[in-house]
Amino acid sequence: MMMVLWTAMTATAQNATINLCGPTPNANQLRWQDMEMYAFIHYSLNTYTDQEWGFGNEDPKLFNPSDLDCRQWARVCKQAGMKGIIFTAKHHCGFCMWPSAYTEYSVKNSPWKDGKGDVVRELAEACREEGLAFAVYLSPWDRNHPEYGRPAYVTYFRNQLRELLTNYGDIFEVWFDGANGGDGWYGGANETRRIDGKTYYGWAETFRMIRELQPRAVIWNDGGDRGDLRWVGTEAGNIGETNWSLMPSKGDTPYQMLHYGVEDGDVWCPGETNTSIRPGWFYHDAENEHVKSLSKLMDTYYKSVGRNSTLLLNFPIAPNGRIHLNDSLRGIAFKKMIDEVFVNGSVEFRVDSLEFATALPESSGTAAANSKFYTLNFKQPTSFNRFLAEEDIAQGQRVKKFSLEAEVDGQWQPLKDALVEEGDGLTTIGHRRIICFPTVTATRLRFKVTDAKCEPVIKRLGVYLAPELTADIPDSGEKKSSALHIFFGSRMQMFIDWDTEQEISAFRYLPPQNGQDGTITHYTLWGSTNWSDWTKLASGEFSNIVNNPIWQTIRFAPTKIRVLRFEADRLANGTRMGYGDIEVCY
Ligand code: FUL
Repeated sequence: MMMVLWTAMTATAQNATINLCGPTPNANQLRWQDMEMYAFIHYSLNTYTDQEWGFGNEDPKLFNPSDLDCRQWARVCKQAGMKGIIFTAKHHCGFCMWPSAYTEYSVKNSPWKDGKGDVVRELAEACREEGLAFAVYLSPWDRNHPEYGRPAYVTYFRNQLRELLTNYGDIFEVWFDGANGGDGWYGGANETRRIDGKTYYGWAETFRMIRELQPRAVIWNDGGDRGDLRWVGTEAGNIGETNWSLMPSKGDTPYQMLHYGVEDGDVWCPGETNTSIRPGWFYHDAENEHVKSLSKLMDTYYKSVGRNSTLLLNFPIAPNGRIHLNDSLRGIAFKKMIDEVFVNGSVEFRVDSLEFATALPESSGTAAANSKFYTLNFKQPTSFNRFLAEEDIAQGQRVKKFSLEAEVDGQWQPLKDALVEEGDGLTTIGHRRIICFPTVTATRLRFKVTDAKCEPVIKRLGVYLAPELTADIPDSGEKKSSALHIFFGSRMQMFIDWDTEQEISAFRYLPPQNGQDGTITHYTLWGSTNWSDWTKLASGEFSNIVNNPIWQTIRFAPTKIRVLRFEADRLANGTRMGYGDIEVCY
């Protein structure tokens, strides 16, 4: 099938007043939005301790990959359609993947390359060789640093950022992280340190430094001082179907704002959807069979790039220093499937009617010029199941609402977005909106902008036939708790009783999937054979469980018990422990 993209030649709204049309992106934001997909790489000491968040006291000697190959990372990411890589130069544990002059807690005290290595440098160079852009993640929260929580740490943090922004060439994005403060080693203090994320770091000053050192970089942010782009409030891999690239310039940013943007926001602050190709951000052997399926990845694509967002897709590095085969194959298949739909599946059409609607009643309060019809004609009845529209966002995000109808056997049928749960999903467009629906065979397709802030400027339209994918969207859990005899001793205590002794070696917990109420962040696990003598099997934290509510696995030496007592030491929210599912491994 021949590919046809329709590109607008219509009058642009040069004369429209900017106030009506809303804010517009700057050159950095436009360049960044055009990248569409880029990779995250999570790699640190956590890779060697099977953790998601290191405590800050892990031994640097654990970092000794046998086969670290940044070129392999860059090649895989490129073949997976990624335009750049953002690397965890320092995660919450504080271990630096470059030999920072400001700390001993780095690769320079690891056996890897006798302490002479620099992962940031190797990756920056590999990206340049592969024609990929390069960027850094620097965790503001540092569970290793003795001064964390005090002013001296902020100076340390900026010094580190300066090293990263001056020694490694062009950086396209600076990624911070919203996880701020809590338990940590903190140079041996081993305590809880709370900070106010809005005031403690002095972001305005840090942002000034970034602008000076890397004037083409965009700044990630999830609240407080506005950066150039925003987190979308979840790590599950989706953004709101109505996604405005606008935010209010001041004030807090609750989930609704992060996820959907704000229609009348006064600054351009687009969403970046970040998610991992596996359940966790760091590599875990146990997740090798849980790399996301092709249909799940395509679903993520439609719910991010197809909703006016970019997609930041994480590839963890395995302990040998390479991207695991399962992740690389799936990533490459993902890119092939995108091409299968948007290159090979492209449907030919001709736009022959383009007119302003004039019939809107004045009482609708909407200017007639803000409505437009586009009729897409096919040579013969043609099958398709995807529709794409793009606004010229250089002139703002203007479209508020549109409709879509297919002419099937001489009858116009309304189409709606099959990926939304409520409404028809035909709202804003922005950089790119992709609408998915069951295959129709039609002679014409009518796209009508029914409401816009000011004259809509549609840059591109497309129609595609995507192959059917099976609906296998696995999660990371396998079995149901229904086979277990569970009861609650109190609001914070759960018992599992087997009647007879069992040898168990692991306990798995899936937090509630519909909100944070009852989500356990810290736990203790006890076992008993007689209900009176209890042995502590494990205790600890479920790192990052709030933002990424996936299965958590607690492993311990195989132990014979009759009863298991699972205690919630701390909840993210609410007063009663909750669970989506649990599982015991024998
Ligand atoms: C989160 C962190 O806590 C995770 O570990 C991960 O780095 C993710 C991208 O951001 O907030």
